[in-house]
Amino acid sequence: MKFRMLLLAALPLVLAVGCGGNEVRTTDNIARECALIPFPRVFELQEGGLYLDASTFAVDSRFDNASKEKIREFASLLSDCSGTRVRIKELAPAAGNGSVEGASLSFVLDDSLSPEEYSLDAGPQGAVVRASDYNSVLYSLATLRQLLPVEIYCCSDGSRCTAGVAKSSCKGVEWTIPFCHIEDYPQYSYRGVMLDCSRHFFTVDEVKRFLDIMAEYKLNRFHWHLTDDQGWRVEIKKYPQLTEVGSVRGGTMVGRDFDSDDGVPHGGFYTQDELRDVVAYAQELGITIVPEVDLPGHMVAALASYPELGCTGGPYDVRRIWGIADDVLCAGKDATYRFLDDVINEIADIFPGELFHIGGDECPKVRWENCPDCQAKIAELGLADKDGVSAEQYLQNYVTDHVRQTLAAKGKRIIGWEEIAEGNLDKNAMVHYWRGWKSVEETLCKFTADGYDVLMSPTNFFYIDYAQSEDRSSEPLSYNSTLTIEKMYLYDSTKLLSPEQLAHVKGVQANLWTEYIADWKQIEYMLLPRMFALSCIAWDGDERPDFETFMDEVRKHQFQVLDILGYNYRKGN
Ligand code: TNX
Repeated sequence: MKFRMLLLAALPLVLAVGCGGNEVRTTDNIARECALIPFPRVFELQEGGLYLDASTFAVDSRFDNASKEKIREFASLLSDCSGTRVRIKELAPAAGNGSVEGASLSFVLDDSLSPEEYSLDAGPQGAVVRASDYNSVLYSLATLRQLLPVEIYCCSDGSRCTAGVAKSSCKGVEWTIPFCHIEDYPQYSYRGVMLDCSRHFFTVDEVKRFLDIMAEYKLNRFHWHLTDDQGWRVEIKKYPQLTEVGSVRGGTMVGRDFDSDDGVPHGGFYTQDELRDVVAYAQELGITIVPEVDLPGHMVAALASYPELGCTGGPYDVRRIWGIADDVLCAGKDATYRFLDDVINEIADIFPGELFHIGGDECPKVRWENCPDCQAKIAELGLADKDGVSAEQYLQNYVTDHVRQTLAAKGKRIIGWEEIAEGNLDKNAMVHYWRGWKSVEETLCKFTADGYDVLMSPTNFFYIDYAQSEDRSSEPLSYNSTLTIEKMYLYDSTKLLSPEQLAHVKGVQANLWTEYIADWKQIEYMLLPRMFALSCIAWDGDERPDFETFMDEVRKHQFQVLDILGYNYRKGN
């Protein structure tokens, strides 16, 4: 077992070690328990601890500027919290274990570690962090924050603190980390959350707050659902109507009543400058954004803007009710392909990540079956019903492959909801597994056996638009299913996969659809604390400890962090 948490026998008390004129104080009076989420892969906790305030940090001069800047920020955070001076010295790495004399904390660039991997050794002679890249520096700092007293979050940035938590609460705090040995690296390279900003629009500042909390718990992908039937949320220069018309719906169904309409317009969109700003913000947090344009279904907002792109020509209204619309993009008209290329090219230029999500889910074929243009296209391509797959599904494959090529020309790789794998699909495409109610053998096992890389978001483990309690009447209105944090933590969807198939599973992601969430505080509530379970699954894989241990760690420390940072979360069992 790689996960170990040891409390070693008491080490002799070391009161003060003077090194090169710079004092490194150590203490044995730290009774503080440490609760790290996600769990480090190896964590040995030892008696005694190390003061980090009023000290010097040594930084390996070979780190890139962005990494150095983050270490500098951490030092000034500590200075600020402690009211002492934490200095930074940039040096070539010291021989041996990298510990620099006179420094309480030394950061060493270590190429032998994997991407995102870091280690931490803290003992009487000081602490050494070894890190391989920018994200591993970020993760070592996140771990250090969790090892420090929770007040480190109060002082981090006054603007993020809740009213009740003032900087004065830092008085008398001992800025120590325990002596420990940590080796840490993620199970999955893709550790994500999806936020649906179409069904309800959320501001740039709200999205950034979402990214902040993800990053603190070592999540590194933000899947941004930007378009859907109920609202188009991204500025496209070549198609201004998309935001002029498609970003506003005239009303919204009330509760779960599909026959109702509140008559209150709901809208909003992101300009391209705003999107670039969020991209840069995420990048600094070590998060890559995966933008989604859901196609060819879930396109009513676009059809309302450009009715000529539909099979019937409309008119269409930006959709006011949830569920699946029969109206989809017409796959028989050249204008549709031009539209898709233009839209995708503009968006691809904004998001530097390799993956581009093309949706592909829930695309009813009733319009295509009755559309002369679609049927002509089917004839032209020589498509026919075959192997239990309809000609119209093969037409969707054709649309998928068209956008795949457009994106490939930009150096991008497509990912799409698992329906894109029905029929033909290029082997380089990534499949986003989500239909948890279907037979795993016929879906996940098949995708991976066929050689597709897969992202895991099964409804039964990762749909955080579901209520957090079996007693849904005690919870805010939500999608009418339940996903408790315990159920999520017990995720085991890959248990039937062979090692070869497992190697195709690139990551896990929770999805936050927002049909029933109009209010930002409810977004936080749906995310938290379930995001901690996601973070452990993503980082620790099958090596995570049992649920009770996990929940203890969450309650002991993470709830305090959330309180201090002012996040809304579910406190009950
Ligand atoms: C299914 S998940 C959808 C979404 C809904 C969600 C509600 C997926 C690919 N499609 O359009 O918002 O269910 O849980």
